[in-house]
Amino acid sequence: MTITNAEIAETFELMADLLELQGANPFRVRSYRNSARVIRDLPEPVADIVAQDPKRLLEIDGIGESVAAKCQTLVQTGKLPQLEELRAQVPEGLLALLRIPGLGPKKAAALHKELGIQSVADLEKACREGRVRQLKGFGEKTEKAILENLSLAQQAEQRIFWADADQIVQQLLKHLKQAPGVEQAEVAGSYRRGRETVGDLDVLVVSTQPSKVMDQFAKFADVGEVLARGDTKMSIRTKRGLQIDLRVVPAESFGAALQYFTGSKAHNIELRSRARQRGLKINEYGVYRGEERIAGRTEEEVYAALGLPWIPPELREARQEFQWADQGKLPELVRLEEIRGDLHMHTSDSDGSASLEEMAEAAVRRRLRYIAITDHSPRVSMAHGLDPRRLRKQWRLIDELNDRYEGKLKILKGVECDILEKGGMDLPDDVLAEADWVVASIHYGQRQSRQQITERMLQAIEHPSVRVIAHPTGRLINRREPYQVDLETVFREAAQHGKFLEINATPDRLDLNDVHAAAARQHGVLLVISTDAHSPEGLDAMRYGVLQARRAGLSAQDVLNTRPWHEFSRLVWGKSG
Ligand code: DGT
Ligand code: CA
Ligand code: CA
Ligand code: ZN
Repeated sequence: MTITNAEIAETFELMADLLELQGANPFRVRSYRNSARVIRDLPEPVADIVAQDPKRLLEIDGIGESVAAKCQTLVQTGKLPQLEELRAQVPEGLLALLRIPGLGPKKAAALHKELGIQSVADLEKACREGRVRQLKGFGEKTEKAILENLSLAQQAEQRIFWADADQIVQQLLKHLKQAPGVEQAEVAGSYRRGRETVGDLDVLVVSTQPSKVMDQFAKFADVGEVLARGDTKMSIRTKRGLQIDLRVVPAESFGAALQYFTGSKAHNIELRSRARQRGLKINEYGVYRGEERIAGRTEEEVYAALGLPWIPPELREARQEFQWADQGKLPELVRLEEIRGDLHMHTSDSDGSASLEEMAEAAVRRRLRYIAITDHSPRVSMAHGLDPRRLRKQWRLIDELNDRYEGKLKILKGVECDILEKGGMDLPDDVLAEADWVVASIHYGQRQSRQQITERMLQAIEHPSVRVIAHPTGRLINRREPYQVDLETVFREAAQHGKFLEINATPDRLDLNDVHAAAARQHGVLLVISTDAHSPEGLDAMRYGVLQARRAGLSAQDVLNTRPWHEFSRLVWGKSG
């Protein structure tokens, strides 16, 4: 019964929520959230570290003594007394309200106290009856926003982040491969297509001994309950509520099954109609001419039988893939190994957990050739945003580091500068002009009108020092809707001014998303995939961004930070650096 990093991260998030509800010190709340993020990003299971040597936890940036001790308790007992204590102090219903995007702890507490709201259903009713708007500090607009976000909250209970699914998948595949007779094991479905969220997992196994595979599946540490078990098919639900369907298939059908269960449904429907046009039949067992199976062992074989090249799973959404395939123009999708730079990251000078040197070192270890250090500007006071004096001090250190890393790593003097509510940048023009790399982003005034937000963004794009707009829609998956912004206009202006747009790789952002990134490219915008790392491990989020870029159909040439340094500098500054 090992606890996963995702579960530990969630526990610390819950601590933070509960503390926030009680009006605890914001820095304490923030520190729990930081720890949660660090643990979520960690490639090695915390449970393994505790098993080997708990002291090693302290070597991880962003984990202090108290969090390390709590990790140890969690791993060893599966529980956290401090959490139980906090839980007892806060009414159960309140916590459910907190999960609704846009409902801060203060508002949740008020709803509970003033209207006696105990559940999400209560809240929905109160909103529909117009009772919420009558509360002090709420109003009609808030009431409407809550109603809109209710559906998001309900959805959040059903779909998990791809990155969290991946943690489970990696452990599950390792576990299943230990069963005797397993020849192949893969996870199909939305996971394989790289969708930003995953509803359930669809696992395929080739084995000569199906019942042994299922016995092994039942022993997977995360299993909460077995939903069904047949001869070749079994379904379980994990302790956290994720359903996993397992199918054992014969080797000669593996490709057909992988294709079928990878989907998407819309892609499969198109495929089936193409099969019919050729007088063929396709199902999860193979491609058939009459009774004869003509393909099925591999996916390549299946697609080839229908006169198609193999289509990468990320593209299988019945968007443009068939058109591309027909024209022989399937893009060569960007790969993680092609990424050479990371142009958005934070250090402990603002809200990151590691020093500048540590981030640089971590970048070198990941074979990056150039990075931009982009701490927050002053407006983001909660994150210790840097004023010009602190910024220039950091930049001097970067000059020194660049000497030290000569030939190995280029460090750009950057900043993530807020686009102010009233419009304009959060730092003076002369300071921004000194920077190598200015990332502009909106963190405040997200509820403004479409016109206001679009105008702010266009101003930033037109600012001579700004290079890229970070997380251009501001959405947080399952938590916050994107702000209202006219993306068409943003794409057009960005293209015209030679500015870049970010695909933020953080698992709960992925912003721009796949569809928007594809549209940006259509407009001739170059995309930048950035981790927005707040810790050395945060740099590993790059692959989530790359996955979304692949879903957008992007090749290396569509992504600025795949370029070697000399090309990069030519594209950015018009000269070789
Ligand atoms: P999810 O789980 O909601 O994130 O999304 P998927 O795409 O993994 O969907 P899921 O788990 O319901 O089904 C897995 C795949 O199986 C799906 O992508 C395509 C295939 N499939 C499921 N139902 C149908 C169907 O009614 N017709 C066809 N052609 N394929 C289906
Ligand atoms: Ca699925
Ligand atoms: Ca499924
Ligand atoms: Zn950032």
